[in-house]
Amino acid sequence: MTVAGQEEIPKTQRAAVSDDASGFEIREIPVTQPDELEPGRALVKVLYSGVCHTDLHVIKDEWPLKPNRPSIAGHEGAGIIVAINDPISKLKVGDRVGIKWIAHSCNQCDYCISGDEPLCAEAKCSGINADGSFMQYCPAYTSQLTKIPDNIPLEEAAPILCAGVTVYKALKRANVKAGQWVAIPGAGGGLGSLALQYAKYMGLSTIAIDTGAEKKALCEKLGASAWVDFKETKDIVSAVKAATPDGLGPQAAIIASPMPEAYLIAMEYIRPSGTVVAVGLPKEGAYVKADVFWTVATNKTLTSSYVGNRKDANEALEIAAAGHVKCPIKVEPFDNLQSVYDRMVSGQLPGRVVLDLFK
Ligand code: 8ID
Ligand code: ZN
Repeated sequence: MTVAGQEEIPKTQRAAVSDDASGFEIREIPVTQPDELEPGRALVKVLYSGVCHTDLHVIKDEWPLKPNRPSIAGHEGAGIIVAINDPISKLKVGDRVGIKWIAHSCNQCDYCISGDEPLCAEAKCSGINADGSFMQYCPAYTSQLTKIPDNIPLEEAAPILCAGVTVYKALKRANVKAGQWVAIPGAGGGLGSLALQYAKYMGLSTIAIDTGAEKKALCEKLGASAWVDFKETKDIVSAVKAATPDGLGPQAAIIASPMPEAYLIAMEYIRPSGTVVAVGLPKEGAYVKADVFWTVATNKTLTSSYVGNRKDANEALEIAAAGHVKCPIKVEPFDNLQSVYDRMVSGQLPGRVVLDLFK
């Protein structure tokens, strides 16, 4: 067991604890002390955590996947290891690390050894069956901690740990190459604002789909080639197709919106042989609908993408650390968490809010 030398580990900490689907409360709870750490765990002092729409879906019990309560959400955590109980791990006290949605996987099943650990039957998810990053000292599994490169501030790394890696992987799965076009519904949100940038980095032109002047300005600043306002545009399918030079539509769509409406039209506006990548996760009971005849007769593909593996996370961070991608973040105090959720629901949240857990 290795423990931080300089800094004393407190006995209690602030954490956002959810007892039921009515929400959460930020309260004082015990800190797992270094001598209480289970094998294979590190105590991470979480300095920043991004707030993902997933946290809101989970808190409100909107998905078939329900949290083991009392639960602590948060899965874009960036901090420093202050104690570790894992003699095999190369991680050590003082390392800058990230806490992701996948908190642990068995590392031995077919999926894990193929680099598909999000599909591991024993995978633990932050805020579902593992403590997440909305706590100041998280007893995290070392198996899925991600090292954060030195040349990126922790608050900027935080959103890359879910939003960044997810859209980066989704773009890899979209079967596109430089010079082609991709539509991004939800472009003004956390995932979308990063998707615009990873797409540009990959040489793609983007059609941002979202609503409102603020998100339009953000998407244009982030390099979107075209903008379609889903609330103001009568015929979104025609508008998206018209945004591409030959009018045939984009080669792919990355659905980064949590609403089913974004799914219903995407199979229509992608061009023949195009790919729709399902990423956004609407409430339980949403279905993707596609006309079978025209899907087959136009060779269209509907696929999906669920976060990413450890290598994807490293790559997504390296691209951000090299300055090619920068999440538009607003750093706010921990106590703002409820207000962040409220703004998310009302659509008033461009980019990503990152909580400062010690403010
Ligand atoms: O692994 C995964 N597949 C994964 C990983 C992380 C997050 C999936 N997600 C899911 C989340 O659970 C959520 O359902 O992706 C979705 C988006 O997460 P987010 O980016 O954190 O949400 P946000 O910041 O609230 O952004 C959503 C944007 O969608 C727009 C909103 O205006 C907002 O800017 N939007 C909505 I609401 N309806 C839209 C529509 N019909 C829409 N944009 C286009 N068309
Ligand atoms: Zn997330």
